[in-house]
Amino acid sequence: MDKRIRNKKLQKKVMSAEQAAELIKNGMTVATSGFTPAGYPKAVPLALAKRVKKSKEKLQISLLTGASVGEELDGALTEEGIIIRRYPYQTNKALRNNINKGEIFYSDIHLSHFAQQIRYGFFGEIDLAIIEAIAIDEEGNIIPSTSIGVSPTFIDRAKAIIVEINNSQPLELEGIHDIYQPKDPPYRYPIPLIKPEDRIGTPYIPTDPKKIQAIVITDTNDQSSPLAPIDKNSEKIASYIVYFLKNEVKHNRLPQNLLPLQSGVGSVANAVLAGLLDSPFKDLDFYSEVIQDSVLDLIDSGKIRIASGTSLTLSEEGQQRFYSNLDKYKKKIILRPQEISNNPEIIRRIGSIAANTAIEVDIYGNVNSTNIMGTKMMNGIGGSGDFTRNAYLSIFVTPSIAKNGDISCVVPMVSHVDHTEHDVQVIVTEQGLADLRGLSPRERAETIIDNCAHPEYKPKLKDYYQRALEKGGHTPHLIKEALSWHKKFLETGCMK
Ligand code: 0RQ
Repeated sequence: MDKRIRNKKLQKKVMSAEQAAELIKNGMTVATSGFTPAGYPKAVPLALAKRVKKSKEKLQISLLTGASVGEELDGALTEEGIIIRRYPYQTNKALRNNINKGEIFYSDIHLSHFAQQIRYGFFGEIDLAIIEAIAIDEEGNIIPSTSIGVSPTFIDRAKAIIVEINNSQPLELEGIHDIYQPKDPPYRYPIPLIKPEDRIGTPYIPTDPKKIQAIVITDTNDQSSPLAPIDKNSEKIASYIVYFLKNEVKHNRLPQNLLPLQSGVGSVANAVLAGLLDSPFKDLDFYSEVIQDSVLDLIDSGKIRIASGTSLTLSEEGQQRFYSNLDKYKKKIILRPQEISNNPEIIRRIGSIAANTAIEVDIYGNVNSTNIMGTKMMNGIGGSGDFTRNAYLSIFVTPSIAKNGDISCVVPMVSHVDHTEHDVQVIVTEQGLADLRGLSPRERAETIIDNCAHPEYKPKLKDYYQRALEKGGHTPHLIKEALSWHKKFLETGCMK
């Protein structure tokens, strides 16, 4: 207890999850730690869901987090109808279904914007923050666990705080975090981070101990999802990217050790990083948001000099590996608030190489990352926009077909736009790579269809483009036909 709660006065605030959950009232705005399910509170949300299930009371809250959180939070609260509003990113199936039914009001937001927009007051007051921590120091400051996300801002702005001290997270994590919060305009200074390894803040989140109303002791691990084995298509995508990067080095457009890498989440993104394992590159910097197992592989193989992110999202095997070599990894990994890990100014300045995943891309290079068939929310834009618009090189990857080939991921016109043609420089599928830099829309269309479309869809896309050309224009389109491209797929019933 003395090691985990070093402030004697605060030791008196220890209570059960059930007692702490009593602090949550109908209509509150509740903000929690957690990012791509790491470092989120588990016991208090489960106790709240249990209480609501039993009492059948009407209790609905707006839920704010760093990014996606685990089943114990998004899943359990959705099940009991507790979430009415949700920001800024999620990946939970039940939650997604209720968002798409219109029962939960969800606004997906660039992850770098969220903290400052809270401070600007765009989301009203924060009634309660629930933060997972490894410890509370002598002054009452909170030392977070496996993610930071928006926690510094939540802790600063919340009227009251519940801390979940997670004993399953080793105390030795202390020192991995670097907490820096920018001031707001007109008083903001440049962020003094010059290189990915720079430490510019404190190893704890500055906290007013008077606001800590409850402390709950837990020992549940982050819910980890096993990574899918790397398939042939992802391997091909990774190999095209490595070849492309080698060529950039050859032409002096990139240094030998590249520039700081950002990678999205998921199996293709993981495969891209795995592809670097067999590449000639070394002394790589990683300035991203999520640190996945593949980053540990790259550290183990001596390829990575430093990895900076906002969360440690590891599989069960990855967690074991990380915790049994904590000293080694702590020298190579820094966790920061998402306002800093995803900061557009830093990303532009350090010259990030960003690789994110698309749901579909169009022949002109616009990308849909969020809305299936333009209407159904998948996860959200997450940090992909923060990196894509500001990167030195912005890359999107996707398999060329989805749903067993029922739909092409290369379409005439995306059904929803997250990243515009102005932001997207390279598109890669298992068919090949389209380098769009400096190309006009007509050249882009030919390159994307030739290099990225699946053979089954290539003739259809070529036919569309040829007929669109007859109509002319800078960006030739047959608008009515482009909008009905998804019709065949919709008719198969796969959208249910
Ligand atoms: O459907 O779930 O029914 O099986 O979409 O597709 O292939 O499993 O892809 O898990 O890598 O996710 C873009 C969603 C890709 C993700 C996206 C269907 C497909 C499947 C999922 P099922 P896969 P992944 C870092 C940066 C935005 C946020 C981001 C994402 C399901 O990467 O959320 O980049 N990105 N953040 O069958 C219809 C198509 C389809 C399609 C795929 N063209 N039409 N359905 N699917 N393509 C992280 C953070 O910011 C925190």
